[in-house]
Formats: sequence, structure tokens, C-alpha cells
Amino acid sequence: MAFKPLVFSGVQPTGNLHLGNYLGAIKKFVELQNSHDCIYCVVDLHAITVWQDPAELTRNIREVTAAFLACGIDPKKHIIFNQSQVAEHAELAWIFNCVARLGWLNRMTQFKEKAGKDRENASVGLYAYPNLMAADILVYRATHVPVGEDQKQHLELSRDIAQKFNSDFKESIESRGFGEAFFPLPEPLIQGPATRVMSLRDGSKKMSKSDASDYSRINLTDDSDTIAQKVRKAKTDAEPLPSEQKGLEARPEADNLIGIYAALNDVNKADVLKEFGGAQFSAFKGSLVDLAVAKLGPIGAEMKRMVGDAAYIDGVLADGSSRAQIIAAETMKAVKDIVGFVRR
Ligand code: AQP
Repeated sequence: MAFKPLVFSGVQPTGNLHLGNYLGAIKKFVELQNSHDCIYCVVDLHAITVWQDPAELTRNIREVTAAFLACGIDPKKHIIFNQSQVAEHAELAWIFNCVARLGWLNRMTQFKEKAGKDRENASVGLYAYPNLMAADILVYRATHVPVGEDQKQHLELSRDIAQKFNSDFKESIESRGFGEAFFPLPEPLIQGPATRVMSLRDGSKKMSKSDASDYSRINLTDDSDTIAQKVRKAKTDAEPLPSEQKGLEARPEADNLIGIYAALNDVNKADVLKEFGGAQFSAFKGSLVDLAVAKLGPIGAEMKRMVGDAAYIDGVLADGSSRAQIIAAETMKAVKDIVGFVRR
């Protein structure tokens, strides 16, 4: 069966939204709205898989919403909402808890990294997180999911869950006229020069919200001086920049900065190396500061302004949630029939 193309993705309201979240995800969200119907979600149910201070969580939900809006997502043409306002996400996630296999979840590297050595003390939610992510996407029967590279494995799991549901309930799906498959196998969209932005302090570590060092990341709300300081202090090596991409191999910090420049400027790494090949880092960093300030400055300023208008943000979320829920409720009705539940 051909599914109608639909984009879905989410961002956790866990504070410190950074350049990696922007280049790996939000910038793509903005681009896709010209070619697709899009649903973008502030995934607050995911956020509480690790402890969140309630007042901070509320603030962070509004901040991620402000980031979506400040980056240019149109909440009228598309849907912006927060996950906890649409209960169908959690409802479908339970059904997927019963479809997904323990062995599949045991392979998830993000759980291993986040739970660390204290695995016994991690929340059940953190372990089951990928099942909820599958529900987020599939409750809309979305076909395309723009994400950073770190989410690739979770997307593969979503496809496995969709496939197993389609095959476990094949007869029930067909007998209700849904064709051979009820759920699409959602495709990850992981493209471009910055699908995995690395820490500015260590080119082997992902730029992340939870890194203890604020110098490891550029936050979307950093002012120009802070951006300049962070770029200037970014770790590099002693060699000048290469002219060919092959020369970036085994130079993770150089590769990262070139990737950031390319993504911010909508070009590829080869183009950047054509311009800066042979240059010292000091010269390149100066240009990177100018570019980053020009691109991120207006976004940060608009985010700060919007966060001050909680009534507007909450209105966008309420409107988006109502529209999202209409789609999600339709899916859940069908899922309940397919599974064999008796419903009103
Ligand atoms: N460093 C990154 N490079 C490219 N994309 C990234 N994303 C995150 N970090 C990078 C992408 O941003 C989207 C939203 O991410 P999330 O809110 O679900 O949280 P996360 O992936 O857990 O983000 P962090 O910053 O890495 O948080 P912590 O520190 O909690 O682990 C996703 O599409 C993600 O791929």
C-alpha cells in the first residue's frame, strides 16, 4: 500500500538546545515544510525518562517550541505540539511494548550509554524509550523522519516494530480493508554535512545537552560574544586545513568544524575546503564566528523574545495538540479494532 508522505520528528525539552540539535534536526524540519506535510513534537514524555525538575521542564517545553517557531516552522500550515497533550502516544506505546522484543531493546546503544554502569537504577521508561518513539511516529502513520545520526538505531527499531505489527496482525489488517500493511516503514532522513555534530572540546564525543562543559556546545540562545569565545576556544590540531576531504580523515576536530561551517552555509565540505584549504585555524575560525553569529544570532534573539510570551506559546501547543489528536485518535481506533479490543 502506498502511504501518503508525512514528516514527523521530535525534540526533547531537556534544556541547552544546541547547534547539533539545530543542524541535525530543526534546520531540516524547516526545509521539509516546503515539500511535505509536517508534524513536529516537543517530546516531553521522553524527557522524563531521566529526572526533570517540574518548573524547569515547563520552561524547557516552551523554549523548544520557541526554537521551532524562531527557526521558521509555520504552526498554521503544519503542526507543532507537545507529546503529553495527545494521550494516544502513550496508548500506542503500550501496544508496542507488547510487540517489540526484549532482545531488540537490549541492543540499543543509547540506553547503554545513558544508563551507564548504574543500569539497575535507570528508569523503565529510559529502557522502553524506543517503543514510545515508534509510537510517536506511527500514531500518525508518518513516512519520513528527519533526525541526527544518533537516532538511526531507534528509527530502525521503529521499522522493525511496524513490520512485526503488520505481520502479526496481517489477517486482521487485511480483513478490515487496510491492505497488506497498516503501518508504513518510516524512513530516516539523515543527510548533509552535519548529521553528527561533535563536541567543541573533544572531536570523538557527540555535542550534547548534558555535557558538563558549556564550552563543548554552542547553545541556540548564546549571544555573539559567547559564540565567538566558544569557537575560538574549540579544540583543533596544529596542521593547516587540507584542500581535499581525504585530508580530514583522522582529524576529527577539523572535520567537525568544517562540517558545521558547510551546514550553516548550505554548501558541502568540499566547497568549504576549496575556500579554506591551506589556511590556519585562526583565520578559518574568524570566518566561522561571523557565519555562526549571522545565522544563530537572530534565532536566539527571537527565542528569548518568544519565551517571554508564554500565553502565545501555550496557544500554539494547544492548537497543534488538538489537530494532532484528531489524526492520532483515528489511528488508535483502527489499531484497537485490528488488535481485537472492544471499544465504544
Ligand atoms: N550532536 C548532534 N548532532 C546532530 N544531531 C543531533 N541531535 C542531537 N544531538 C545531535 C539531534 O537532535 C534531535 C533532538 O534530539 P533530542 O532532543 O531527542 O535529544 P538527544 O539526541 O538526546 O540530544 P542530546 O543533546 O544529545 O541530549 P543528551 O545530552 O540528553 O543526550 C534528534 O534528531 C537528534 O538526533
